[in-house]
Amino acid sequence: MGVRTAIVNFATKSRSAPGAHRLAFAVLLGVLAAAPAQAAPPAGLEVIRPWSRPAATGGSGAGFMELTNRGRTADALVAVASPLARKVEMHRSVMAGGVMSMQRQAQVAVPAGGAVRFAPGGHHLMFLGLTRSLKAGDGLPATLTFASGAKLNVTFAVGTGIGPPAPHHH
Ligand SMILES: [Cu+2]
Repeated sequence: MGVRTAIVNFATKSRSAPGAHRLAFAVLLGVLAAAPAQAAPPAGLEVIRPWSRPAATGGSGAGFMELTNRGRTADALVAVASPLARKVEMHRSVMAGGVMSMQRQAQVAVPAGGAVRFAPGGHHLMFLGLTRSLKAGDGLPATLTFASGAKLNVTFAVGTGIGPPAPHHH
């Protein structure tokens, strides 16, 4: 009996490592799920150099930026809306088998104390069904909504198309 118990104990122990992993993951998910209740204001979330490209009415516009999170809580961009587009999606360009394609992202994580870059060839916002054309010098307004409930209003500066517009000097 004593030996049998020892074997059972050993078997339980040997399985405990992945089990602990699973538990830690569950705890992490619990923390993420609990975040909305306590983090209403955009605690440390900031958009740096939002820019866009010229586009035609009815066409698709793009949105690029750097999203930083100076807070201590991980967050995620979960929705984007614009008064100038029928719909805004989060995309990621991926190279597979020599072909570049875009994948829609349900959310984009912004780690605590970290940043995520939206740039050509990677993450980007896609403004579908533009209600007006975008020319260099225009602004494309959008509201970013985060998993925490935080919202940020951003204006994407429309440049000539190659890269972000030159910063203004005052
Ligand atoms: Cu896209």
